[in-house]
Amino acid sequence: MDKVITVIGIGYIGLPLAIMLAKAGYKVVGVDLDNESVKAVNEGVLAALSISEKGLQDMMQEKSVKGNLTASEEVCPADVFVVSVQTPLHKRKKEADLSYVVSAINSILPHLREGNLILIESTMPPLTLREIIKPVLEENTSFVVGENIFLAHCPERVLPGNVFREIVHDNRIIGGIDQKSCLMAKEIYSSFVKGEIEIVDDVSAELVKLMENTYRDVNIALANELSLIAETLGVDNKKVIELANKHPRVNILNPGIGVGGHCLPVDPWFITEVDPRNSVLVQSARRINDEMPYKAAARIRKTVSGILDPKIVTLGITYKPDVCDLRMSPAAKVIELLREDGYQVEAYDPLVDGYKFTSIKDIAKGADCLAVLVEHSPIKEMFTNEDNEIKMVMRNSNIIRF
Ligand code: SAJ
Repeated sequence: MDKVITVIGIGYIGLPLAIMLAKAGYKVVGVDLDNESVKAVNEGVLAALSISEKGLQDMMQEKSVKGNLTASEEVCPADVFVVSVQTPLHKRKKEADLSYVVSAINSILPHLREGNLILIESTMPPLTLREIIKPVLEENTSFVVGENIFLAHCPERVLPGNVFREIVHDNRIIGGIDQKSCLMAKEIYSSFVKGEIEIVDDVSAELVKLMENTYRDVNIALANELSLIAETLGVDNKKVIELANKHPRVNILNPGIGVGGHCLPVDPWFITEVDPRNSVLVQSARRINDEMPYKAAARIRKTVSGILDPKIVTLGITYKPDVCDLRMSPAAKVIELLREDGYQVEAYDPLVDGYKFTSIKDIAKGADCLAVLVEHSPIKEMFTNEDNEIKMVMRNSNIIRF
């Protein structure tokens, strides 16, 4: 473990990775333009960061991590460079914005030495590694990928809320343009990954990652569509799903108020970007899921129609249950839509600072509609304990648990 590894981008993905590499014994430098992140890592106190993954703070305190992990705003020479920066969606064009990845690669160029390995963890459209990243490396230096510098795509796959288990136990895909790059990458990941490490070509690796999230997005869209059909027909969607899922080859996911987070609403578009003709289902699923917050808001509006100056109370504001992550949250969209319409909406979330509460019956007093947008475990528990009292304190006892 005598190698120095620089991890560019110490956010949701880069920081846990940097920690695992440091724990395995590598000397790791986390690089970020955000001064707060750099300071937080160097001081070992993550409270100031918006990342709140369980186990993160404890991991930072481990002796090997404290001894091996530092952070900096500047890139410096290393044996291995890992790029784990964001690839957001260009909202209008529905294409990947690769500017952060390209800028990370450019920041490495002055420090590149013969034998260096560059690993890209960021999610990106198929062909990016060979058609964008490789040319940037080769056209701006005298190096040739596969001969004297090495390059592979190792897409991250960890589930927010369960990062430190999955980063170790999930299988990993390594996609490279040449075999040596893949083997070098495999050696690095073998230091902490207990799952299998599979080697494929770069384009397959890019597509595998995107298809995993697309598979989930399409299946959630199917569940959402089913919930709308059930509503039209006046039957209980949960019961229909429960019964259908008793079939040995059926597993319908949970319908909800939409699909949020930084992955599922974004990654399917990276497939349609490269092959729009053949990704009709993928695009439809995206549109169905994006429409769900509007349907949820409409259902709440319908519930309070006819009530003069109704008071709406919502529970849950994060992008999914049991995380405190607000990125691309459908719940936040529902609240925004209702407020835009002039409704009086009080929003609460037991996991988010500024939205906290201790008892549903306290916040539901005088409400005309209580809409549970994201049912975190503590909310579920409160419902079990306070069930009858909640309805008693409401002005109109309309409770919607999406
Ligand atoms: N959702 C539903 N119904 C469901 C399941 C999820 O409406 O039955 C919604 C959630 O509420 C949330 C959204 O979908 O708004 C996404 O949640 P998620 O738990 O499915 O996924 P993420 O975005 O937290 O993480 C995903 C994971 N991908 C897959 O499970 C295939 C994770 O493994 C990836 O590493 C991550 O994307 C990523 O970074 O790409």
